[in-house]
Parts: sequence; C-alpha cells; structure tokens
Amino acid sequence: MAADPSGASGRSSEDEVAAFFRAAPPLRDRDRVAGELAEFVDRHSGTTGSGGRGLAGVVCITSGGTTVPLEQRCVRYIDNFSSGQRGAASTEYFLKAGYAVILIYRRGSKQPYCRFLSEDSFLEFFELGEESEIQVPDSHATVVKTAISNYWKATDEGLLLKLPFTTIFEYLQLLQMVSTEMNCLGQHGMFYLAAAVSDFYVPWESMAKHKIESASGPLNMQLNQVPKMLFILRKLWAPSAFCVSFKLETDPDILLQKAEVALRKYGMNVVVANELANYKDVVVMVTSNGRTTVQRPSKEHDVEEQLIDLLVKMHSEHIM
Ligand code: PAZ
Repeated sequence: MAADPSGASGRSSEDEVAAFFRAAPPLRDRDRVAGELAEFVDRHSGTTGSGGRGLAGVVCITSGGTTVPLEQRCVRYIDNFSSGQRGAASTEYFLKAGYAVILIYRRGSKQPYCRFLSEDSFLEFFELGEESEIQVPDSHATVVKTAISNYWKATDEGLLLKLPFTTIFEYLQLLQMVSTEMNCLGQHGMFYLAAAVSDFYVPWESMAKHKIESASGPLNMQLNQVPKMLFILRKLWAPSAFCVSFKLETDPDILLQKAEVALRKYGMNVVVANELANYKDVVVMVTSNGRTTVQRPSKEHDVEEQLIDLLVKMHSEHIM
C-alpha cells in the first residue's frame, strides 16, 4: 500500500476526503440513521437562540476510540486509547446546561449516567429478593435511581440522540452526516470532538478479505494516512459551528505546541490539550486569546464540569 501524505500543510484536499468515503464500506442502517438525525436536528433547529424556546444549542460529542480493521471479515484490528469516560461525562454536563446532544460513541464504551458502573455492575448493583425478584440494595438505591431518572429525562424530552460506531469508516461517515445535517443550525451548533481517531488505516479495497495467515511468517504492512477531516468539517460541512477538538500526547514537552498548531491549521475555536498521565485531572484550553488551565477541584468532581461551563460561556459569546 502506498502512503497517502496529505501535504505539508497537514490539511487534506476535498478530493482525498471524497476518495476515502467512496472506498469505505457503506454504513449499515444509513437510511435509518439519516432519518433519525434529520428528525432530531429539525425538531431542535427552531428552539435554539433568542427566537427559540430556550435551548442553549445542539452539540455533537464524539467519544471513544476508532478501530482500524486489518481484515474485511475482521478478526484483528488496531485500536485507539479511549474509554469513553470524557464523552459520557461531558454529555451529562451539556444536557444539564440546556443543550440537545448528539453522541457519536464507540460501541461498548462508557455511557452517560452509568459511567460510574463497574464491569460487574449487574452483579453488584442488583440482588435477588426472597421470591427471586430483582431489587436494588439500599446502599446503591440513590445512585441507581438518579441514573435512571436522568437518563429517561434526557431521552423522554428528546434531547439525546446516540449513534454508535466501531471502525474508523463508521466514525467518519457518521461525523460527516451529523456535521452536514447540523449546518442549518449555524452558530448554534457545537462540535466537541473527544474521540480518539486513528491517523492511519488500511483502505478497504486493499484489505485482506479473510483472516490473515500466520504460516507465511512476519507481517509487513504499510498503513495509509486518514485524511484530516477537521479542516473539511470547518470549511465545508458546518462552517459556522463552534468547534472544540482534543489533543492527547504522552510527551508534555510537545503537547501545547501541537495544540496551537491544530488550532491554527484546522481553524478550531478551542483545542483542549491533555496529557495521558493526568488527563482526568487537568486539561488546558488553547484558544487564539491564550491558554486556560482547568483543574479537577477534588475526587468528588469531574474536570469536565468546569470545562463545559467555560465552553458554554464561550459558545454563547460566539453566538452574540
Ligand atoms: O475516553 P477517555 O475519557 O478515556 O479519554 C479521553 C481522551 C484522552 C481520549 C480525550 O480527552 C482526547 O484527548 N481525545 C483526542 C485524542 C487524540 O489526540 O486523538
């Protein structure tokens, strides 16, 4: 496979992006997803801003890591680090701040209102009563009741639309669909791109169809570069929206510099820089006006609480 550099600017051309989508396996249930999405955006489009009924805006949150399949009938894949915790927590805080949320999330990742549940949550949070009925022990009752009531409030009021992905192909197709649909919201739309997205992939047409044989020795594989979609999102899909992207690095010496580059290169309103070693405790918001550090105040609070508070203020200034 030949490498597919996106040029010295790091921005992908529209042709590269179009070629990526042409070659990608089509999204399963595309028509159903498109219908749900159009209905959701249409229902909220008249309710944002001063002329609306008080909705602060519509935010698209992406969450979790994308996979890169190595085989079409996929047995092996490359994964990206992300539990979905940030996206799930942020969904809760945006809903609380009066936003409608479209959550593009990795299947199996942490979910809003139950992100605190352990892997054995069914076994720990429920027990059998004397007549084998399922009950919640008193020690967990408040937590379970709050989670259920918050979740159903958001869904009953039609404020949360969840769209799952696994692969990089699914993720980017969903992001394109959501962005172009949200374009009609203008400045009232926001993107909060916390998903960990693969930079490299195997194009579908050159991918092995069946499980790769191990009998023929070591595997040499060259991966193509995923076209940089942030620039296209900004330029074509939803140019008036307020855009927040994330930058994760393991080397603190290059983190802020890379965030500054992303801010300029992709025309983001904010780049949230975080370091793997402490990303749950501290993030730095990088904007064209400077940097703001956001610290988790205590173990009882999430860093997302203050982060979303600041972003909501910035978004409302962007609208005015
Ligand atoms: O999902 P999570 O809470 O475990 O992690 C969140 C995160 C570190 C993936 C996110 O804050 C982030 O930095 N996303 C962008 C990653 C990137 O630079 O590709």
